Amino acid sequence: MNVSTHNPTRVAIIGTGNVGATFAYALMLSGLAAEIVLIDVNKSKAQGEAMDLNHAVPLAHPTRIWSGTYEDCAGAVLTVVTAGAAQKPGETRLDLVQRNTAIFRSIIPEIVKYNPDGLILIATNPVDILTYVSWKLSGLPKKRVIGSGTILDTARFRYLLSEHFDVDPRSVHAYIVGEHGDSEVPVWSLANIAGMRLPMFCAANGMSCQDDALDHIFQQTRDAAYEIIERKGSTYYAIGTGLVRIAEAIIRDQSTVLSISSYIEDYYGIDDVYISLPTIVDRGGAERTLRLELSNEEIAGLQNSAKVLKEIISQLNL
Ligand code: 6V0
Repeated sequence: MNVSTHNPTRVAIIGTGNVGATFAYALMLSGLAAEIVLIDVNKSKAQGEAMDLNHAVPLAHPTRIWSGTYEDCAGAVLTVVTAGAAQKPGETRLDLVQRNTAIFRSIIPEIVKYNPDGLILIATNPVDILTYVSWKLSGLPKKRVIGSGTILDTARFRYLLSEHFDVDPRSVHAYIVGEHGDSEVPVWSLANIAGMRLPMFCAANGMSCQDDALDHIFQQTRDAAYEIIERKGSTYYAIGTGLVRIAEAIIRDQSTVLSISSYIEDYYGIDDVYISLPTIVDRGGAERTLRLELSNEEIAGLQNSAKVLKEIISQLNL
């Protein structure tokens, strides 16, 4: 009998704060990874999280979890970076950029040194800029460096729309595109439930599709992080779950359409920036960005988002 060489599915997590630890927990519960390695500059935090998570393993999925070093990134199908400083109350994501770029200069080359063949997924904010920074620092092909982008905003948007229309959020097909942040754009023109555009769905179901109600839904989506940070200091359950969803599309090679941040070229005049658009995600990473037929207002919003991000990137001296 031939014995095949078996590589257990390994996921490395850099940064085991609220987001990293929550992602690790959700990933362990999902059973997607055979091995989860936790790496943090605060070694004792990573050790504590590994111990706590290991004690859940007998009640969940057999998973090897340990606190390690960058050497342990070797062979990981995916390395998820959540390390860095978190947003302070009132601070925009873009304010964070200088602090986190400096941190990334010490992290990304270490990942690539031990794992030149895997994928890197960035969650640290400002995520679109730090994904671009990571791509530059890594020297990896564009499609293998991606950011969580607006997967979270899209989930928030779908949740709020599902409450408004009283349907399962998984039956709501709507996207937030552009920056994960203040300039993000709702794609109202393509939003639908069962293929029915929202005005049609409202008319057929005797519901309200007033502009001010929909505007309010978008404002709540865009400002959700500020509202949550004000109340509990940081956000992590939804992004942790979003990271698992991306990991699933990669590990299971699902070709799932997700609004993640990927390298964009020649898209309504937008070039050389990482920004979120519906993207086919599979084992190879960001396989293809879908070319949406957007309204003029949405195109202008997306172009503005790209401009905001490129202005910051141009100041980074990469
Ligand atoms: P946190 O709880 O402060 O955790 C950050 C962790 O990073 C800490 O454990 C640090 O010790 C660690 N760290 C710092 N520097 C390094 C380093 N050089 N090497 C390794 N580890 C390091 O923050 P939290 O987990 O709440 O947030 C992490 C990041 O995620 C922040 O940038 C948030 O703004 C961002 N978020 C991104 C979201 C998204 O949708 N992309 C959503 C929520 C938060």
